[in-house]
Parts: sequence; C-alpha cells; structure tokens
Amino acid sequence: MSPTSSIQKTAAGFDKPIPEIGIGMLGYAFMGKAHTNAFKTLPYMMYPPPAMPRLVAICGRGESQVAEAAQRYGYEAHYTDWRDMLEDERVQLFDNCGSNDIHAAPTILAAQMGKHVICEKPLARNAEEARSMLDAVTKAGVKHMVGFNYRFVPAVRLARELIQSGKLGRIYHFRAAYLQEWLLPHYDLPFAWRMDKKLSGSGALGDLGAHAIDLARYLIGEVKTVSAITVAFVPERRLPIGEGHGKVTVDDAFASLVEFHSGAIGTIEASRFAAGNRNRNSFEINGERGSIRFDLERLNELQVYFVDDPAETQGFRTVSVTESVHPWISNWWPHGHIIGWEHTFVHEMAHLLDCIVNDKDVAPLGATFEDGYINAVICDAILKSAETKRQVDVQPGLETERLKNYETNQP
Ligand code: SOE
Repeated sequence: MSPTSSIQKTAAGFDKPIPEIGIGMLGYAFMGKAHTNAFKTLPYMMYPPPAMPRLVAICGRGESQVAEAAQRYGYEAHYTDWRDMLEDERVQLFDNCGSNDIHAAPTILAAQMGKHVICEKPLARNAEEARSMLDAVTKAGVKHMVGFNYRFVPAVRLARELIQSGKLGRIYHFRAAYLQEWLLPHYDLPFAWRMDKKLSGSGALGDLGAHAIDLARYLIGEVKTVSAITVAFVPERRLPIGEGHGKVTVDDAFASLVEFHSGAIGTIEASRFAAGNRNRNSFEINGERGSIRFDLERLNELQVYFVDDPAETQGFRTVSVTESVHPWISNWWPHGHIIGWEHTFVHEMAHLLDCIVNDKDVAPLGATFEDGYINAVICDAILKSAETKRQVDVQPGLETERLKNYETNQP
C-alpha cells in the first residue's frame, strides 16, 4: 500500500500517515461512554491526532444492552465475554471501564497478549491486586495508563507548572476534599457493587479519594505517612430487586492526615454524603510565595495568590484557564469559551495514543500502573490506619527508576 493511499485511508491533508489503533472497550456505562466520547472527539479536536482510534469492539454482560451500545457508540463488533473480545486481533488497545472486581483479570490477559492497556481508577481493589497488574504490564512491555483524568484538566496542569517553576516556593500544605452527595438518604439508592468491599475494594476512598491522592502525588510528591478515619453512615441498603437488604462493607466517607517526603503536610478526605456537593474535587496548596485553589465544579478557573503581587491589589484572584497559552486550550475555542469534564478524557486519550505510536513515556504527565499501584498502597495504608487507629508508613517497595529518590521525590 503506497503512503498516499494510507494518508487518504485515514484522513486527507495530513503530511504523514496517521496510524490507526484498534480499541477494545470493556463496559458501556458511565466511564465507557466518557472514554468512547473521547476517542470519537480527539481525531478532529486534537488535530492532527497522534493516531486514529478505530472503535473495533465493545464488551458487556447483557447481549441486548451491549449490542445497543455498539450501535449507539459506533463499535464494529460487540461481545459478552471479554476473553472473546481479546482474541480479536484488531484490538490493539484494551480499555477497561468495568467495575473494580474485573479490573485485574482482563487487563492482565490483554497485556500478556501484547495489547496496550488503560484501566479506570482505582487500578484494583487493593495493593496486592494492583501489584499483579503492574508486574504483568512491566513483563509484557506494553504501554499502560490509569484513568486519573483530573491530571488532564488545564487548570490542574497549570497548577503543576506553577509549582514546578518555583512560583510558590517551598510547599507547606496540600489540602484536598473530593465531595459528592449521591448516597444521601433522600436519594434512597439501593445496594450496589460500589458498596460491597468484595467487588469494589473500598467506598469513597477508592472511588473519590484515589483521585485526590493521585493529585497529591502529581502536584506535591510522594506520601510518607497517613493517619485516617473511615465511616459507613448507612450500614445497610435495600436490595435493588425483591425484599431484603445488603450490608454496606465499605466507607461512605474518610478523612486523613498526610505527611509528604518533601516535608509538606496535608489533609485528604472524600465523602458521598456531602450535601450540595455534586462532584466537588477540590484542593488548596500553600507555599512560601503563594497559594493555589482549585474546584472541579469550576474547572476552568484557578484561584491564585502570590506574595509578590503589589500590596494594593494583593489577594486571591481567579485566573480563567481558557487562554491559548494554557494547556490544551488552543485545541478548543477562543479564550473565555470554557471546556467541560468530558474534555479531560480527550486530553488523556490523546496523550496515551501519542505515547503508544511514538513510544513515549506515559509518566509523569499521565498516570501509569506504577502510579495506580502506589495509589493502592496509600489507600491500603489509610484503611489500616483507620482500623488500627495508628499512623501508618507508606512503603510501596518499588525499585523502579522513578522511585530511586523516593524520599526526596518531586513530581
Ligand atoms: C462516581 O463516584 C464517579 O463517577 C467516580 O467514579 C469518578 O472517578 C469521578 O470522576 C466522578 O464520580
């Protein structure tokens, strides 16, 4: 096939062939939809794209539901068994948007078959399971990413750039709260997999706290110790079908004190009972030369305070992170035309595809399975601290290149 025909095959006008990457998606609900939307959007919004995602196959338990999803999203094929989907040689990138209990087995098999992998967070139900996934992708030599998409919010990337530039100076505090409210009694939600430790591993901790912990590592550095408390406000919930109740075996909320190897200290909490907070992933960072505040419910904004600002105008001010100089914005709209939650997945998938076709490192800008494993170690430490009512050291026991200077690790 001549180069010209491959250019015309993928998209006219590019000055070099744009490779295709076949996507195999496990899951068609919330995250399956968000990831699919990203793959379908990035070719024309992250233009020219690093690769053209080809929606080869989607997999889900219910034949009629996954068939409808395939038609709705535009996948060429659909399966009800992920083993069959992984046998499809057209699948080059396996995207696991399944529930936490099916993160490990399909992803490990995909890696062993030489497929690149992305898995939604939390990587696994605990550190031991996460480590088995990290070992599999390391042995297979495939690209691997965990869906910590908030690293791909322009305002969050700007926060990292400001910190790394020294604009804030030495960092003293990281204070994060990821607050939702969907389990409050008036919603009367029945028992589900996210409330069952066997299936989910943990509750608000792994679902929401994992995001805050990842941002702590991405922005501040490695965690040294944690002290925590967890709570299940509602101990049992009605079953979705029939009579009876399911026992809630995970946390509805947690709060933790965190020490970083850098010497900074902080608090990280998450709750599904924080009335009025729909999806408020927020943090504040205090340094010797200034502070930063972020709130996902106002994701286009970053509040900044710099001690060097003129006294007469000093104070927290709101930066609209929608200028062309800001990360990714030049791919979207003129300044002031804001972007949304779904666009963070477009940035995330474009980064992954670029790393795959150009053999680049997913880290440190994207989260790898190593980040997912360390995140799981910290989550396990939080659960252990809550159980023992003691401070717990965080010790991933990794001898990887990025962690050689673990004690002084800067992101
Ligand atoms: C549900 O709590 C959820 O969808 C999380 O699983 C996501 O990671 C978070 O970004 C939004 O809320």
